[in-house]
Amino acid sequence: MSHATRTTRGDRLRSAAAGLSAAVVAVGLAELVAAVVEPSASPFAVIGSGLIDLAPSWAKDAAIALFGTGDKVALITGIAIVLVGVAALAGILESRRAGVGSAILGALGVLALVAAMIRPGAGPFAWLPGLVAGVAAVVALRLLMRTVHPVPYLRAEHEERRRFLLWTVGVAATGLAALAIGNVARGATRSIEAVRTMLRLPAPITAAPAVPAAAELDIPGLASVVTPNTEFYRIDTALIVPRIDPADWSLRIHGMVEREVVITWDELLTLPMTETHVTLACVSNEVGGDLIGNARWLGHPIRELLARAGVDSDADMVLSRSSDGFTASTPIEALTDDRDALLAVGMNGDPLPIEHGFPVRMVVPGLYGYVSATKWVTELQVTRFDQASAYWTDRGWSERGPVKLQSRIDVPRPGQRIDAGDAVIAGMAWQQHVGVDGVEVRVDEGPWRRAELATAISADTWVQWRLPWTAESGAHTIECRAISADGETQTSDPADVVPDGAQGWHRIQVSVA
Ligand SMILES: Nc1nc2c(c(=O)[nH]1)N[C@H]1C(S)=C(S)[C@@H](COP(=O)(O)O)O[C@H]1N2
Ligand SMILES: [Mo]
Repeated sequence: MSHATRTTRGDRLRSAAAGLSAAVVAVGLAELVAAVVEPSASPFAVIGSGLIDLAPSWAKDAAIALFGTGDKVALITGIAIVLVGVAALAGILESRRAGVGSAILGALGVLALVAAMIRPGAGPFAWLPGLVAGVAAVVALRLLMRTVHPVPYLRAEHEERRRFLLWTVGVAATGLAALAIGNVARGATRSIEAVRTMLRLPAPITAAPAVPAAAELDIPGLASVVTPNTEFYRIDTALIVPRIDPADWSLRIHGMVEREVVITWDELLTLPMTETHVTLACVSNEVGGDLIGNARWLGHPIRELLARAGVDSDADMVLSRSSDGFTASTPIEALTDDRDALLAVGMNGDPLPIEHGFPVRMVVPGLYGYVSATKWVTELQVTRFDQASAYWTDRGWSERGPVKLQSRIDVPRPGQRIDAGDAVIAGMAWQQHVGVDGVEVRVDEGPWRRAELATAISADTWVQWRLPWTAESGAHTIECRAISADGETQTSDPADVVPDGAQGWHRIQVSVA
């Protein structure tokens, strides 16, 4: 009896190590099982996704603002740190009172199991990794505890310590090995990438006009007018990117329609394709931010498919849904008017990259991504704004998201030190579907000067601009504002990204030597 209460510092350390080791083997085995039976049921991914879906929108804004596109790595790291803490604590509690620590680790397994089963699109074995995690953690912890608190006087103390070390390290190493094998196995299921690279997309019936030579000012540091796929910003709620085999893909159009339409990949590829440049922007893009990119998209006009389904005249919205349960609410007129709202399959001449929605996504000129650009899209529900709401609308963002008139200074970089004399100020301006007519720049709140505008590809894309500047030594403030094709001047009134996009002038400081 008495030896249980005589817990020393060493006992606590060993118990914490046992807890950690149990957690590592549990995670390793569970990730291995997930990799083999159902990659999207990975405990890390489902708990992470659950947190993303539950998180208040301020937390997500903060995450995007802090980590940008690295927000997911930060989240996984955060979960790992919490897990380490909980596992160590579970070890210590287990050594004080058998059953307490294993109950905690077991509960984490149950949490992963439940989180996996309630994910949209959960497969028949979604529960298995969580179950494996829970059972492995409990068994490992109870086993290891025997080496932390050995039966007294059976062996010499140094022998007991060696036994403890061997077991704890051995169990953790097994977990790490399972994790590594799981990664390899996951890589093997990555053959969707192989399917993607083998694909040949049809040529467009309506080709995109060539990018005018005068669209690209070729200024070092200025964003290129067409964004390469590898540099295109990525924003989504998917911790595990959906991997959809085109052969398994279909799109269902239903709701307030005369007839439901289901279209398969093979069928989609037989339809006439349009190719067009469209600049996609995220509503979370801060003034001066880089959550925006421009690509040449290949796809079939959504209006044709909606016409085929026969839209009810009372409908005013299409709720698009992805394979992983994300939804976006798009005003029906943006999908039925003559703009090129596409069911896109190609991006800059290639099949969509997997993280940009392979095999099929939506692209709608003039609307922020969160209300229009559904990746991995599998469903279009024709409905009404007063009857359904989308993922981000349920989290405090506006139900409609037309892109705001914006401009950005790319050159010089904020805070950059430049030499006195001939310099250039350059940047980008956009209001997709409306178009940009001009950009004005002022230095140190002096008079506004009209910048030279490059040739825009179209009203649906951003446009480059530049202004020669004779830089005098000292600190300077540079600001810019755009004028739309409608004659509107970009407002100086600052607004936060929530609920419908940032606004205000981009303002930078530079120092001239
Ligand atoms: N399935 C799915 N589609 C999505 C999202 C998402 O979270 N899930 N995010 C949207 C948002 S907020 C934006 S800004 C764009 C970004 O597209 P990109 O990652 O290809 O740049 O995708 C949209 N489509
Ligand atoms: Mo977004």
